[in-house]
Amino acid sequence: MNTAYLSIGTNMGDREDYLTQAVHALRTTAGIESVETSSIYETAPVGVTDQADFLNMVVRLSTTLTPFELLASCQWIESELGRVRTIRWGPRTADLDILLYNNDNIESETLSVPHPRMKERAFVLIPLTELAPTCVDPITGRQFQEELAMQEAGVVLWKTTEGN
Ligand code: PH2
Ligand code: MG
Ligand code: MG
Repeated sequence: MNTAYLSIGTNMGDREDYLTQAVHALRTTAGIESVETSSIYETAPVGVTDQADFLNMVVRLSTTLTPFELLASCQWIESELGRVRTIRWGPRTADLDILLYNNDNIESETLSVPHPRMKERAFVLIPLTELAPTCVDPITGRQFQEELAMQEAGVVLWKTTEGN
């Protein structure tokens, strides 16, 4: 069994209903054995700021799906929920992004895991650390909680020197 974390975001229509539908769709997907949910947070838009506020949450899955099968399931759920891709980072009914898959590091055309921008995004880190307080970034070995604290303090790790 594998553990994956997803970020779910929505800023169109009945946002809470889209989250409910997305979680339900995950729970009824073959190969997804359990879905645990964070609280729901209302968040200011990041990137394209001239759009409605989002509702965001993070879910933890136990799954037998591979990362690429999970990606296909997320994209299928997005299209079922009426997502039409127009502007990058623009308004959406439901966006399901894979944040983490075990401790895997995947770099491909269609999928990057850990999600490359997750550490810069409080709308991801706050629900993630609520659900998984000791969860560790597989690349840096640091807890996401530390990343969040640094981000809130306006501190960015610039270079590691390993004590030398
Ligand atoms: N998703 C984006 C870009 N900006 N801002 C918030 N607050 N929440 C999101 O889910 C979000 C965003 C790209 O997917
Ligand atoms: Mg996204
Ligand atoms: Mg996405």
